[in-house]
Amino acid sequence: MKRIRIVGAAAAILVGVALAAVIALSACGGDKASAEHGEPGFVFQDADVVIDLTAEVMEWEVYPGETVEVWGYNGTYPGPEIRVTEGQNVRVNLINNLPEATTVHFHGLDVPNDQDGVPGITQPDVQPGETWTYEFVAARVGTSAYHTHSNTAQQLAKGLFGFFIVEPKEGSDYDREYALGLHELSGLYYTINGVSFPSTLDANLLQIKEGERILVRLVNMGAQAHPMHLHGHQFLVVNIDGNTMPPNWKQNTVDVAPGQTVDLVVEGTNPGTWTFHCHIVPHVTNRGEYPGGMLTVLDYEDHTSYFEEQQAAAAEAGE
Ligand SMILES: [Cu+2]
Repeated sequence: MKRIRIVGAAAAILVGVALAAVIALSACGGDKASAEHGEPGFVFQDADVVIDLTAEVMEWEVYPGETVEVWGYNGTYPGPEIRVTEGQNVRVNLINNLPEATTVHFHGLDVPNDQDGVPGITQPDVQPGETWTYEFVAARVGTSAYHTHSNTAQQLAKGLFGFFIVEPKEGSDYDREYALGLHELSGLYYTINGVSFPSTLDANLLQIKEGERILVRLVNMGAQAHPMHLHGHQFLVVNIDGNTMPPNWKQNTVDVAPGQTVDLVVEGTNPGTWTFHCHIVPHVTNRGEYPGGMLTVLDYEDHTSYFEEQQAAAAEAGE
């Protein structure tokens, strides 16, 4: 998964580069000098972080041998992970290369109303070939998302979403961190970060060592609930929708509703290789065949399991 993280001096350089890009784009689409608040090219504050999101149609391998059309951002499904620090001024330039109008909504971030990305309610639709600029302060710490809000029933199902993570200024002390986006691609494929098992073992393998504490961020951008179950552990549910949970709230299955974000902390107390999967069993299939879909594993790096022995044997056999 691509990660965008731009801070400090590097941001100043990139802001300059991106500003030039914005000006170039607005020169194609209209007169920057006459741009109104919320229109392409309008700039109302200095940005610490500038992100260009190009919405486009692409071919995507969901699992080996299954390549389908998806709609994503910047060549990926889900779109690139956006990660900023609390208090930063964020500018997002949407470039619409889709065959129909689109917008971007910032889900869970509580942005100003005119930056909310809902066509007909807070802005006009952004037509094919057009750009639109969003600006806001990343005020809310936590796991959030961005996604299309135009023709949402079709466009979100096709893949137009991504993580938007706001980190606290003081940082965090987890040993590792993972962000897993749950989705039903076109209502057909059950994916974690855009792929189904067994591709999840390459793309979304969760690694841990004994004694470590790892953070797992979940967002559900599908249309169905996904009760995610971890074998061998009771994880801490530390945050839901960016809101801190009471301390020591433990579960081994957490039902992630459509639109919800959940942060889990897994403590490395039980070495092995443990499956982590949606417990609606049809969601652990690929076109009806089990196993598939929303299934990955939590693997202890310092422990050799049956899983690793099988992987090594397969590699030796030249598979
Ligand atoms: Cu599910």
